[in-house]
Amino acid sequence: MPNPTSPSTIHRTDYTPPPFLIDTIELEFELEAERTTVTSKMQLRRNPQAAYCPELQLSGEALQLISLRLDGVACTNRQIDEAGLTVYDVPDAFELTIVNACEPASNTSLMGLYLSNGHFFTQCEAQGFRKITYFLDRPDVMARYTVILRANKAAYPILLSNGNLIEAGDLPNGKHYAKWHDPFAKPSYLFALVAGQLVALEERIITHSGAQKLLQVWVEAHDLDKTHHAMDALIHAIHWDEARFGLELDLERFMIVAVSDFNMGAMENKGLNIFNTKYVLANPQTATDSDYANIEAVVGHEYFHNWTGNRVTCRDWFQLSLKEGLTVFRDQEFSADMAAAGAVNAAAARASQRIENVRILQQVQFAEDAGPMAHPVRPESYVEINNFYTATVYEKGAEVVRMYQTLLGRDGFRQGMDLYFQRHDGQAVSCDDFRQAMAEANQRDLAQFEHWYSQLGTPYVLVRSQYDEAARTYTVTLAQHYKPVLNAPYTASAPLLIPFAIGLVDANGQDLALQLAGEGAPGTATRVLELNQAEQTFRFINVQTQPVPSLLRDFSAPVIVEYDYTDDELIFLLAHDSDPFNRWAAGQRLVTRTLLALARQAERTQLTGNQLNQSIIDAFGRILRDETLTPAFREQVLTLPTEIYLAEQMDQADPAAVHTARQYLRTQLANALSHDWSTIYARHQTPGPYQPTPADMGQRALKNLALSYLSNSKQSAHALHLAQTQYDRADNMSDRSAALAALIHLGGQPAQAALADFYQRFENEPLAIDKWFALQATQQRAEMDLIKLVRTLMHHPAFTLKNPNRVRALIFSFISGNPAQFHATNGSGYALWVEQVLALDTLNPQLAARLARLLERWRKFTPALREQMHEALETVLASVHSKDVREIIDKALI
Ligand code: 0A1
Ligand code: ZN
Repeated sequence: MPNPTSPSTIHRTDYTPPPFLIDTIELEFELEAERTTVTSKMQLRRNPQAAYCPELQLSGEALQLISLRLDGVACTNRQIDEAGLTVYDVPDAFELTIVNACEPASNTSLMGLYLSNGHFFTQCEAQGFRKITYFLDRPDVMARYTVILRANKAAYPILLSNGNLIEAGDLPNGKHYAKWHDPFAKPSYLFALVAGQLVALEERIITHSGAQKLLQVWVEAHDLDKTHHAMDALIHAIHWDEARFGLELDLERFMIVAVSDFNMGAMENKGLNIFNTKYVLANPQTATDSDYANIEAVVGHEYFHNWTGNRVTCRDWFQLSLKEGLTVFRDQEFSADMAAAGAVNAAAARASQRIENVRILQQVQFAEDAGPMAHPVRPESYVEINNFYTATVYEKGAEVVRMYQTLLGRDGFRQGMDLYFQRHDGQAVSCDDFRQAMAEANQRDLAQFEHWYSQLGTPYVLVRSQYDEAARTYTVTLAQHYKPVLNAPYTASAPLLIPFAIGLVDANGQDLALQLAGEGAPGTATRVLELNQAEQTFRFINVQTQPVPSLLRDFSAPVIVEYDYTDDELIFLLAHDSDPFNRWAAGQRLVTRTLLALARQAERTQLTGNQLNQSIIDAFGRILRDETLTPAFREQVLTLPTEIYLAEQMDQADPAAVHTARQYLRTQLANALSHDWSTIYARHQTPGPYQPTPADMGQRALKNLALSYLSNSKQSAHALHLAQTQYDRADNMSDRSAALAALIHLGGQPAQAALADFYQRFENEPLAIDKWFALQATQQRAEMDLIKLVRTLMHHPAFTLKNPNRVRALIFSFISGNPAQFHATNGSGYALWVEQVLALDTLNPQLAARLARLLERWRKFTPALREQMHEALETVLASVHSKDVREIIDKALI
């Protein structure tokens, strides 16, 4: 029986300061693949802020202790267990010298020190440093690091660590060494080393204060031609952080290194960011427009951590969102500013960025918040911290930060940031410290805002409105509430402070200048109402005719708005709302409503003929043809919500019905607008060489959406011709992969030929081969048995469970991209899931836990599926090893 308060659960409120502090550490590595020796010399002292503790407990995992000396003398008064090393009766201040070994070559967890393509890499966040040496492996212990790396020179010519290179040279027996010093105290999770045969793209830049900095992007030699975009992104990020937040790069050199085997996107180690190749490498042939955009965002994200995360870090792991929410917010703002700078219509470019961010939040975080892993932005407890690098901590955390800016204004937010750094530079602090800085810099009481950190679940805001024609008033009542999470019923602790942006649109589609009762004159078109009670009424005056409300403009808070819009009102907002985000949101509401009705119908009967309201098709057609709108925006409006999102909106998720409904609507939109799709396809070609500019990216996105609709239309011969021509002539991966997707969808010999060509063309480009796997796994052809195909592909020589990108490309893509086939009634999808979770469980627990999470919403499904999913979860529980996976399954089964 799962026990939510078992001793292995760590609770936020149990935090105590570390009993000892470590001022400096000198680390020496004898790098050998099979067995690396680590010598650690540390200066320790008792922490005056902590309760007295006679012994010193250091964390250590999968290590062999070779020797231990205290103040130079061999120390035997110690004990080792699976959690680490305890040294008894230590003095108040002392030097500890530890020699230990670890085994990089057999480390498949990709945490601690490991090998990838024969090079050494480290990953220490959150608790990987303890797999390298014994240490106080917690973020509130900040030390100054000096690191000496020794290795065979031929095999590992490049030796990198954090900070500045202070010495390097040759050693006997074909070895060499490098000595690095990081002048900034840091927690162990920010330590990194890299050793291998790598080459770098280099740039020198001058920062704001006139200092020269060396920037490097390190990769394997054959990838050097794919580093320019990452370097550009880095330079832009450095300048942006100076301009927007007055934050300058503090090291003489800043390095990015690409690694093929990595559990996450990238890691912000001080001065030595380590990146999944997927978020560094790009050239037009191998990377899509979204890859280019993601690289810019992730390079920005890791760079911005240098201040928000590294200079000011987290007191404990419950405060993770302090750095992650804030840094995601910063990278979103960076991407928006970059898109706006390169666009003809800056506001539209910004809105398209915002839509993408919110789409992910609504799809992933809202579902998380309604399931067994629901947790506040600042979690209360965890078993395995790696399971809490979640959409809630990251994406909802970013929305929480954004709300400060919405409430305080851009200048007020900047003042809050300035005060935060003034107070806390060099410290390990909490989310409360951030809120205090925001409040005090703006002389505002933000006590109520604390609930955003402690409340789990997505708040609903129920909106009622009333127009009084005689009095010319329009009253809006906002009421906040929660819906119980399936297997963890909960209620609100107290009302949240919700910034609720609203506009009122008149019958001509014009915004009203808003005037609240009591105000002397009309004001702006958009008003941020501050909802701070359970229910509140706002009365607008001088409203001449009944308006349509535009609610939660620009998604001003991470909530779900409940309002009984009629279809006609949504069509009206889709056509007229001056807030582009809400225009998109109106379209999504309309289409989601339509799809859910179709899905309910599909559960009972076949969907044939035209079942659609013509006015909806017309509304989308008008958007499609509206040349005043950017192509990027039109593409977003005409992209249907995913099947996973739709299933989540049903009382009982029925993936098969959702699939039928979505395919049906796709076909209807494809056929009804086929003339428009053809015109769009022809018109939105991007002449000239490939450029990842917002304008060109938008054109390609819309054109490729048109191709996708055409391949779902009656004109399949026409689509086949277009797809084949596009595939053959493509000078970039966006066009080539979109054409391949269309060909796969159309099936038959052309699909097989294109797949074979693609494989051959990109055999030596792992990231392109990932796309080859993913495109097959996410194809939407009802007559294909995809589970069989996935199993066949798992036997392909290019498939391996050891590479997380490959596993995500095939297995994760299939499960999330093809829910109808995954949830096959014969249980074959679940059997595949059980096998792969268990196979990964011993190899790579973090990745296994992520895969395990794909079944956590089992209670949401129709009874027949639910039963089988339950059984699958029990099967995994019976043989699971890692605490990562166990925590997920335990919580799912509560
Ligand atoms: N701090 C990183 C995310 C990250 C977390 C854990 C990792 O371990 C495998 C790796 C990276 C970020 O936010 O980018
Ligand atoms: Zn981060």
